[in-house]
Amino acid sequence: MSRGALITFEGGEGAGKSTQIETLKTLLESWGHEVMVVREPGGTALGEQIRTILLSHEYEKMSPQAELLLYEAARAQIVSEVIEPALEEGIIVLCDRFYDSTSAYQGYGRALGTSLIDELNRFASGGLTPDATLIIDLPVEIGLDRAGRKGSLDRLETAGQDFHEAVRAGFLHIAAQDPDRVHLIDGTRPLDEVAADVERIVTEALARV
Ligand code: T5A
Repeated sequence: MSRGALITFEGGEGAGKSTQIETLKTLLESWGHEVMVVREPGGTALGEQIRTILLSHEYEKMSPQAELLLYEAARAQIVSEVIEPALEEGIIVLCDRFYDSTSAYQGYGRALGTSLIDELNRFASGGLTPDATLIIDLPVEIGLDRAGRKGSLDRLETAGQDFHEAVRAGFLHIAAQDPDRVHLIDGTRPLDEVAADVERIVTEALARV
């Protein structure tokens, strides 16, 4: 059996990742692929507990260092327990956030820098690299407005405008640094136009796997 593929979706708050992932899943399944959707942080019993802690307003005093390590702990668990076994079985894994979120949010947003985070990302993911990464980019205020319409904002979403501008700049930098893997998509357009870009990029990526 041939190995599956890992496609990761990234971007700021309310970028439209979950919406596009569901559309893509339906499309890929209609083409006969076996598809799994997972999210970070989460996707395992341990990861979901960590997610609750990370997003809760109960822990407003969480240090950036503790935050970083919790995201990496959740990642180590989902890679070993869920993602690697799925890839071994030939499944296409669509991951709602992966290690580029740590680089953007903790590296740029929390200003923890990139070299330690690159190392921790490699450690937690066991060296696994996505076959393609799609960053859906849009202005911070539009994303937060969309996120707010879905319900009350969590601890990260309420981290402030400057934080989210730094996160966005981080994602743009990541896309510029690694153009073979990372694809930037303009998320301000209508859903179907964004979906057409997603389909084209993923089709090309799967042809290379
Ligand atoms: N985080 C995560 C870190 O800090 N470090 C890390 O290492 C990791 C992995 C996770 C939080 O943790 C942070 C990032 C996050 O702050 P989360 O709830 O998973 O929390 O956060 P998000 O992934 O941002 O989830 P959202 O649901 O807010 O964003 P999505 O999935 O990008 O957006 P989606 O698809 O739910 O869409 C939001 C709304 O916009 C509409 C949708 O219908 C929906 O109502 N929409 C559009 N409207 C108009 N035009 C379009 N093109 C639209 N696309 C979507």
